[in-house]
Amino acid sequence: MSANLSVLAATLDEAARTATEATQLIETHPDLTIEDAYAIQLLNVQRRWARGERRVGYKMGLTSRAKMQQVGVSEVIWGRLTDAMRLEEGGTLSLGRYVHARVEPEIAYIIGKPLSGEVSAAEALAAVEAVAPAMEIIDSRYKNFKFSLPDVIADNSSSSGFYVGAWSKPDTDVSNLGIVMEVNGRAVQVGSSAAILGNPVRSLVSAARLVGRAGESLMPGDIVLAGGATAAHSLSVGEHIRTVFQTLGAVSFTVG
Ligand code: 0L1
Ligand code: MG
Repeated sequence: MSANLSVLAATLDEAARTATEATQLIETHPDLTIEDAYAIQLLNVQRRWARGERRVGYKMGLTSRAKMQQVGVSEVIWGRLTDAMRLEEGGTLSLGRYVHARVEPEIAYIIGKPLSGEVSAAEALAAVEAVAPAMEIIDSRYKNFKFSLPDVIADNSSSSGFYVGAWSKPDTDVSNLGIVMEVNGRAVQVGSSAAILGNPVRSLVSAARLVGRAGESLMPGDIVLAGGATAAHSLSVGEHIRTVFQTLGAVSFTVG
């Protein structure tokens, strides 16, 4: 089976690298487990590391009801971030690099102390060095953005890119901040950071537990994207995306 997992990982990595659609893995591998899926995800990201990309942290996915409803999957998942996924805030996103990119507002943490396994919210907060407004670019490699839970996990939880705004002090209260995502000045998504598992720190607690289960830790300098606070918006060329976060400031980019 392990050779098979490598082949599946290579298929998804190639789909991401060349911005081409892939067929859902479960169509040919209906017995694929969640464990297999995380193994494929690691093999998939290892191919990026072999090309010179560096690990910079983790993303949490499906952390809000809006997101779960949007994709029909109901479990918190995680993926890995690399330096090549970090995008220049205020810059132009080249849509041709993606299959069918979407954007969603997120809260980002930067980690100051190692964190792994079962931790309390207080322990998680004590490990935070700073918080920031963020946006994630998600791009499922599967046709029509349709997938099962193992499919999306294997596809690095749709991780594709991210923008991070200005960092604020770690004790900044981000539990219930108003968030407005605008497209060309028109509000398209309105929500609150409380939509992220009730409080984004819960996502950090989940991140520590889930990466710990995989034998990994959130390490000093790691960025953790806590998850989308609203449903995602499908991007089109010419759009200027600006998301305003109460207290934290705004993050923007243009789609080219
Ligand atoms: O970041 C997310 O919540 C996305 C996880 C994967 C599901 C999707 O692609 O929308
Ligand atoms: Mg996300």
